[in-house]
Amino acid sequence: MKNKEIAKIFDEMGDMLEFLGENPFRARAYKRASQIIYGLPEDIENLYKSGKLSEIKGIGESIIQKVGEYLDKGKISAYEEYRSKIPEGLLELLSVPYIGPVTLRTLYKTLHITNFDELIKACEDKMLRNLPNFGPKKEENILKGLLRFKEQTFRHPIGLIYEDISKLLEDVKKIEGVIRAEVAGSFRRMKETIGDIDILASGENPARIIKSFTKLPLVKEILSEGETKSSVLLTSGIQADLRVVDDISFGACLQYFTGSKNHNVKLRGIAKDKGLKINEYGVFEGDKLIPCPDEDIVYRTLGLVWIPPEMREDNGEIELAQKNELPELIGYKDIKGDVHVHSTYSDGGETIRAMAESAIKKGYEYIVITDHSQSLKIAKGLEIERLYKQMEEIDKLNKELAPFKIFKGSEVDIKHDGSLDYSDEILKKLDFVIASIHSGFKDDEKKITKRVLSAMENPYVTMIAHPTGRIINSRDPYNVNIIEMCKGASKTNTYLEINAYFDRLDLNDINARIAKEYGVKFCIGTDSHNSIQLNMMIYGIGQARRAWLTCDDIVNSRHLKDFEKLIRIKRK
Ligand code: DGT
Ligand code: CA
Ligand code: CA
Ligand code: ZN
Repeated sequence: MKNKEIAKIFDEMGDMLEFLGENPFRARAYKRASQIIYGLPEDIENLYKSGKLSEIKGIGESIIQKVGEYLDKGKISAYEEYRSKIPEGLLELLSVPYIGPVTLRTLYKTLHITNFDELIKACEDKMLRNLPNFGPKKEENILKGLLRFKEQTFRHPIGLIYEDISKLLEDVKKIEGVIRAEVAGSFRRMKETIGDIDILASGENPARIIKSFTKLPLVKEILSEGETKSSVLLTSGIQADLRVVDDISFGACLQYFTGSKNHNVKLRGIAKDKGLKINEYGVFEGDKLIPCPDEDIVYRTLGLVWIPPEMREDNGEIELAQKNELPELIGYKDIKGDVHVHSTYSDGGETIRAMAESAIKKGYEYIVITDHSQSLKIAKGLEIERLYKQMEEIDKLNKELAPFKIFKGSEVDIKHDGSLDYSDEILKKLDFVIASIHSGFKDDEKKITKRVLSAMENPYVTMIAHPTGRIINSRDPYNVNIIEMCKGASKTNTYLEINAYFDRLDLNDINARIAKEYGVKFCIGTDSHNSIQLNMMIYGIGQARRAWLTCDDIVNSRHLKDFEKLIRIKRK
């Protein structure tokens, strides 16, 4: 069916007409036709040939003629004509939030903007604010939109590529001649988004290893292929570089390419002070190479203990490693249960039983079922009757599944006035109450902070979920004052969530580290809507490790009995 491609052309024609400042009604007619064609259940070619296209409301003569032209010749002359009047690539700017055709025309006519970088520069130079109908606020919004759009195009959320990359690594390890292989870079440091993938392998015959690498199933396109390195584009759209090194320098090389850059710069300084030199091949004393087959030798040679990759951002970890005072980070297997799990009672895709059984398979001791509360209608929030029914079902399942335990929870909406979506009478009956904001994201700092603080004052609220509301690559955090929230959480013994859902990771590493300084305790929850999503826990743990958190900081790293005590602490 050519429906979608034809719809796209009319959509662009609408944009182009509007940009060119022609009759706005015609522009709108194209847009409307585009939407209709996009949604047609039938093949547009059949409709055209049988003459039925004219029976559809909103599709006029001129549109039908152009559809015919496209089906005949594969192009539309009017489209080509408009196109020729507009600089190449300019219309791509329409994908940026806050930029419509009219705004774009002004930018083009007055500032001669034709691409992303020019527009970013113009915003930074404060050139937009004085244009008619602009102003500083609009300029700021456009710049934000631009920067985010750029980031979005280039950085991949770690949870979206993690499994592919793990699979790729397994494949690399199996290549004939490979002795050791590891993924380095931001991926190894568990950064929330990844620019590109850096893989390291040691082995004999590098050229042959490279050749096999470029033929792996996950490789979509070869970008470059050399004697010891190669760059490819993976099917997931991310670039991956492979370097093959001598096994004797594997440790040095892994250390070097794990970064971060700032971490490495500081290490080089330390090396220099000791009269040593360090690069991707190893540590050198004059011309003499100190072999570093393993990474910890690099650190030891410099008088440090080995530093976990997630900490390597030059945020004080090197100083601690010199004193051998690194915290013992929470491990990837230390979580004993998931605290944020949805079921078919609200918008989840699997039953409570199915979620519980998957949790048992993962080796968990407990989960908390936290479906949405009544007023969140789009997510099938539970009215009180259904909540009671759910509690009964959980009681039954618990008898059957013991010693595994399903806790009765709810993800309760914090309403506009800071009150909660169930009364205390109801909340009291639950074991674990999550409070979270799902509306009023645009509230100012004072108001939204107050909403969160008043939720935390409630003795039944156990945890605040996804405390800043940001969505990676798509929504900024709301204006909550992090410091006030942390103080409140600490004072009221309310836990803050590290939400492990791949595009949330909220609190993020930086905020979680701040929160710890205020004495906040955390839970890591996956916000799973099906059992596969329970596996996202590792992304949350990754962020916790980047925030230097230990088991002591994380309530659901505790065994069942201790966890049970800790979630009751506030109610005493
Ligand atoms: P990304 O890919 O943007 O998510 O972030 P990274 O950290 O993976 O950065 P990338 O891929 O540019 O480089 C991988 C590692 O290699 C980086 O973390 C440290 C090391 N590296 C790369 N270029 C340099 C450099 O110019 N100096 C130093 N010291 N290290 C570098
Ligand atoms: Ca990288
Ligand atoms: Ca790289
Ligand atoms: Zn949720």
